[in-house]
Amino acid sequence: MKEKEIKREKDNEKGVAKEQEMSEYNTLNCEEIRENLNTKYIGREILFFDKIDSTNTKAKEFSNMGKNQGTIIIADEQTKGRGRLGKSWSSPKGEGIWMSIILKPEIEPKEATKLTQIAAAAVWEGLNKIGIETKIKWPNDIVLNGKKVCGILTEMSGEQNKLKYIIVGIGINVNTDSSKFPEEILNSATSLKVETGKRIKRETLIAMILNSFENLYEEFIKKDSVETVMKICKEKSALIGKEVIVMMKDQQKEVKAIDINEDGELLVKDREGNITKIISGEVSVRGLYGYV
Ligand code: BT5
Repeated sequence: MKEKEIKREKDNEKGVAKEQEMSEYNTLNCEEIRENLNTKYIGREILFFDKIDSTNTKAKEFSNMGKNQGTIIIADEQTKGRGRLGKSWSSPKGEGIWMSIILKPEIEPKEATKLTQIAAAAVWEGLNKIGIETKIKWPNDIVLNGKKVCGILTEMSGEQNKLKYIIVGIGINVNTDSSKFPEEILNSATSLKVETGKRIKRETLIAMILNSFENLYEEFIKKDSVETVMKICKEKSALIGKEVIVMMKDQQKEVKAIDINEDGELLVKDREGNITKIISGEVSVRGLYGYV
């Protein structure tokens, strides 16, 4: 423990970390995130935890305590990272980005699903800015070389027609080695490091994503438009044009994904040529022969 602390101090003096030292686990440096932010309110307050059950759970607590819109909860490790519908999200220590954004928009609850699309477009843009070309798998995954590198979990609280807050949780496998993935996701999950062969600085990527997020979120709130978001989600879609399986609670259907409409719904065509809208939430989409 002591040895590690001394090493980190030396790195800071030099301003750079040597390749060999970089391969160790480095805790997130929130100051470095802030230095790269050009936002007005997203990420202006960052609450960092070494280890936490789930950043989304913590973000809900903080929202209830009155924390401002734009506050970020971020952790080096999650012990109970969550996906949708009670699924778990593997969040090993120091290798990924596990963060949640507190939002308090004045929108109708049914509009909240658009936040997942906004986050997906922001993650896509952030990764694109650091030279990594990904695809967006509607509604909440980012895919690199056919495997899941990021998942988004949007949760909200409110009464009837009044939203109290929305939490957008973003999980990205950044420097994770395959050996850290649980057996059951080995075939479908990957990390930026596994695919690019390089370690990526989490601080820079977080700032890029938050910068993009604020721009796209502002367009939605101020102009009531998700035009840029949907353009990215459509152009970079991992599904459009493909035969997919839509999995609902008690049935599954083979269809062709044909488009994403301006409300962020997936349009699919069945064998008989009928076109239907799929609303995110209770559905998962899979490729015919695997994850995509
Ligand atoms: C998601 O759900 O993909 C949303 C994941 C959101 C995680 C973030 S991290 C910060 C914040 N705090 C939280 O507690 N959560 C959010 P879903 O589409 O339901 O996918 C879940 C499925 O992805 C699991 O059932 C596994 O099959 C797979 N999976 C689990 N961990 C993974 C990982 N690290 N990388 C890729 N796939 C994973």
